Amino acid sequence: MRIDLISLFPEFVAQIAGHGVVGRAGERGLLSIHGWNPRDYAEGNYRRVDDRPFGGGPGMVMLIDPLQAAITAARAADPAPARVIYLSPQGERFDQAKARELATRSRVILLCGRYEGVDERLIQAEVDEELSIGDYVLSGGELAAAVVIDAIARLQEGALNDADSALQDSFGPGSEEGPILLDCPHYTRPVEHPLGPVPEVLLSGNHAEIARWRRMQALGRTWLRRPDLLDEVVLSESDQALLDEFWKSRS
Ligand code: 9D3
Repeated sequence: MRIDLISLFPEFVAQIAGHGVVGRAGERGLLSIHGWNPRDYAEGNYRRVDDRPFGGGPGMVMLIDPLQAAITAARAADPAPARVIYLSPQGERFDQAKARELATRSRVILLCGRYEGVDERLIQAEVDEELSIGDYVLSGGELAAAVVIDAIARLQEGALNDADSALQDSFGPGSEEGPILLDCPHYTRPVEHPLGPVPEVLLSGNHAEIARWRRMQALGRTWLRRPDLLDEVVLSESDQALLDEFWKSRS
């Protein structure tokens, strides 16, 4: 997969997104990230990329032409058609289902805004989709792009080692069957610690019992912390029984 990044700080995104799983995906040739700086396509001695908003008000708006030239250059760098995604607070919420969909594409162009945003005409002419990563105010689209790149990279076939299996992720690909659940609690050595013991079942060596306990914890924690994830879900008979057991074990 090829990701092109339109940003005034393309190295910043490449830095953040270039470590760990994303870095490995790059080394393995599963993903390439290419930065394009609209400032390199801006005219004049000052290489302006922004100007004051018509109608007045605070802040600046990104100019059409440098952005459009950068997008055109990115498109031309590879013959495959690219979907252009603008990271913006006005976008649809980015989630794991969206990550899965984007991960199947061979090309994506991520457009990062700064200042108050970009001229609306550029969005209408060039942007296929707007995405937000959540309801909080960032200073620009760069961190959002890094989030999207990370989520996409770990879904590339071969990007993960056994240690970070995507099948086990709370929101991972395995979650298409059955409800999306939060993870169960995890424990490692030592068995005895001043902060408390390790649940006995995990030391039993009984893999069926362990799997059952983990499923029960995952269901219970999801019910307690993220009941919204279970809103539209009809639990299987066995999951419902495990959740009942979780309740009883709590009281
Ligand atoms: C109300 C005036 N502006 C606040 C100072 C609006 C505004 C403009 C630009 C708010 C944020 C931004 C920059 N944010 C992004 O580019 C962004 C973002 C975000 O802020 N939150 C969640 N997802 C995203 S994706 C891109």
